[in-house]
Amino acid sequence: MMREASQKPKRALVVAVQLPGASDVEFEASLTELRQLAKTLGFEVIGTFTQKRAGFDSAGYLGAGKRKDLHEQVLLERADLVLVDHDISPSQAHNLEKEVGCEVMDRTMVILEIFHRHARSSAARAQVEIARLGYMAPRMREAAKLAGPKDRARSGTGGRSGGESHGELDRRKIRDRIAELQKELDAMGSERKTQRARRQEREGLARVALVGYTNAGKSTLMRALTASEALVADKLFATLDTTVRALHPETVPRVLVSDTVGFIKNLPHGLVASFKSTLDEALEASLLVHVVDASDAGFERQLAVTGEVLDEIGAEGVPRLLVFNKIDRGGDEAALRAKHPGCIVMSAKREGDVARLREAIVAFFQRDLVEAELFLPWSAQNLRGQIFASCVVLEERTDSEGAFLRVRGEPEALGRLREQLGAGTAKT
Ligand SMILES: Nc1nc2c(ncn2[C@@H]2O[C@H](COP(=O)(O)OP(=O)(O)O)[C@@H](O)[C@H]2O)c(=O)[nH]1
Ligand SMILES: [Mg+2]
Repeated sequence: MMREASQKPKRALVVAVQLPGASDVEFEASLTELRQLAKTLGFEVIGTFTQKRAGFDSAGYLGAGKRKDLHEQVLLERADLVLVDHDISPSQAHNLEKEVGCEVMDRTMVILEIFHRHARSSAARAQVEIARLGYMAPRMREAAKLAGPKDRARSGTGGRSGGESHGELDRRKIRDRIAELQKELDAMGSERKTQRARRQEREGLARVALVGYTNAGKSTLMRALTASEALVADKLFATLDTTVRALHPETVPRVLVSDTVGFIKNLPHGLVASFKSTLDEALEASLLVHVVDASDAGFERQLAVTGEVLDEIGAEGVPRLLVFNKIDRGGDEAALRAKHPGCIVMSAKREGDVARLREAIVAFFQRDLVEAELFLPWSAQNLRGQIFASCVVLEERTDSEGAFLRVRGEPEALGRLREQLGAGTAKT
């Protein structure tokens, strides 16, 4: 455990072939995204290695000469990992690994790993496993081919039936497992909505989810809003996982913020379903803060896609706060405001802007608070902490009987407090 915490991040080189059809802008954007994805996995990106080529080299993705150069760079920069910004075949990956002397991950594998870490609900986990098995199946087929005919020659012997090779058997197992998972998923579908409603009721928590494309600034805002680093040792937060934190300083009601898997510009087709399922978190939120990088040339399209996907996963009813971030890098603030009434235009790098966003979030959760007066007899002081935790206390007066508190709180919370106070006073 200790070792894990102090372990140095893996050093990764981002590697890509620029095909004739890819413009410089597209190519750069894709590399930026891969670097961001690598960061999400906790890797340290130490450099980039690119080659212009008419096509991928069938043996090793990069040309033979470039593979030697990459090997040198891996040694020179002590890289642990090479991240390839395309999907490559297992034989390409295998050859590349052998020649450059370190582990190779392609784009899909990087994304699968991120989804795997973010999948929380059993449905999301099943969906990610299906995608992972789908990714592995063709690779196993090719691996079996690479292993040659030895494998097949042994057919008919051993416990295996009907002349199946190792490869075939494994592939059948994968198919069966996918079918099984799919069945489980179908069964889960109907249960999920009720579970969600129940969970929300039980926790009764104010939850905000940050959604939007990778690199929009979600994690930066999350840290700024919750002062996450400062709270590591706080017991209260030990039960929350790394992507869920409370707004800091604390508010009434207490607002929990969660960071979601970002939307990915170049999302491989086979991963769409598992991506959507990892957005589950967004469905449990009472407010979605949709973060958009206003300095990204393609932000309008990203805005539209995010909206569509959120509707699709069943989040159409969840209120949204639209945040145009990175305005310090350019962008027409007035035009954004005119086009998107109610939006927030800001920079995560400016403290004042973060404070404004925080206020907007708190205001959303306080909109339903009502004012009330509570009488807290001296005999029921044990309820004092609860009142201060669930209400904003506006004023306090005391007399010989106890304290009068003028508060603002959620109607249900006030109802519960009144019941307890009533029970408490009835005894005296
Ligand atoms: N200039 C500028 N950079 C920002 C702003 N917000 C975030 N960034 C940077 O954008 C990059 C991506 O931010 P991150 O929070 O990791 O994005 P995420 O993928 O949405 O979580 C990081 O290098 C941040 O430092 C901003 O308002 N202005
Ligand atoms: Mg992030």
